Amino acid sequence: MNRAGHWLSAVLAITAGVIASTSEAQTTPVCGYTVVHSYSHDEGAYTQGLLFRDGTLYESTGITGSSSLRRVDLETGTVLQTHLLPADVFGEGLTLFDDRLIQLTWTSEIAFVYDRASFELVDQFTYTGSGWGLTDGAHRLIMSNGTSYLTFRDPQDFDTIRQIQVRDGLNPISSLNELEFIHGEILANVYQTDLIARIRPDSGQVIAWIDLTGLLPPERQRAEVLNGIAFDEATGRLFVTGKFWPTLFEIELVDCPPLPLFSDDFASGNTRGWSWSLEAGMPARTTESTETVASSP
Ligand SMILES: [Ca+2]
Repeated sequence: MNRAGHWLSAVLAITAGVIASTSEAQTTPVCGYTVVHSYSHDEGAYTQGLLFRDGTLYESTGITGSSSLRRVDLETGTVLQTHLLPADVFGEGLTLFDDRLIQLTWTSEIAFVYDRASFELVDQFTYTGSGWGLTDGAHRLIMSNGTSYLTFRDPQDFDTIRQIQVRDGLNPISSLNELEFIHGEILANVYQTDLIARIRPDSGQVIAWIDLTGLLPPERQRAEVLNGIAFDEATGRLFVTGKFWPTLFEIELVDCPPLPLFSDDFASGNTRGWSWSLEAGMPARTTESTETVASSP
């Protein structure tokens, strides 16, 4: 079997394993997809963070020595604006809060804060442990670190507010990577799979899976794993891409619960058929998770 075959088998095995291990006790819906539109994407972009706000696509890329913050033209894939990170830093998750872009780093334990328009560095936060994915919702930042835990943080000082463990049934789902908060759901890429988990932000329960197997054709060449979810709230468009992928896809989900399941009124706990208090979940842990983390985000 050639390298591509080994790789495909490995991904299929992991994918099957994640779903199979979680389907014994219950049946969690698995969503399919259709491609609505394909856009060019910079094949040199090791995508670690992706978001779409007010008509603009923002991207964070990794790899020590070439990590960057970017503003990208969706239609052409052209990089319109770039900020290069320090040469010893590996860029990670990215989100936008109050006109400030916040970008994680993998092991530097620093989150950079930039002016949205100029990309000027205006602040930075520190944290303990690995930085993987970042998004925001319900007035909180939500961060992954390669484990099954998601951390809710205060956007003003990055302090930990609470954590949830993501589980499908009773099974923890580890290697949570790039994130997107969509009207009360957290979507998370699961590293080294073609799966995205749809997660309840109060309990961490997986509501449904999105299986993107086959999205990028086998001739993907140097392309690596799926990693990058962005949502255009104005139009409801859902975008996905991956590390070194030549294409960014707009997709629609099929054969699954509608997206979003919830209303935007998540903070009040007054959502469709669900009721909770944002602060009433698992209390903030005083130490970082010691769960085994994959060697690379
Ligand atoms: Ca995202």
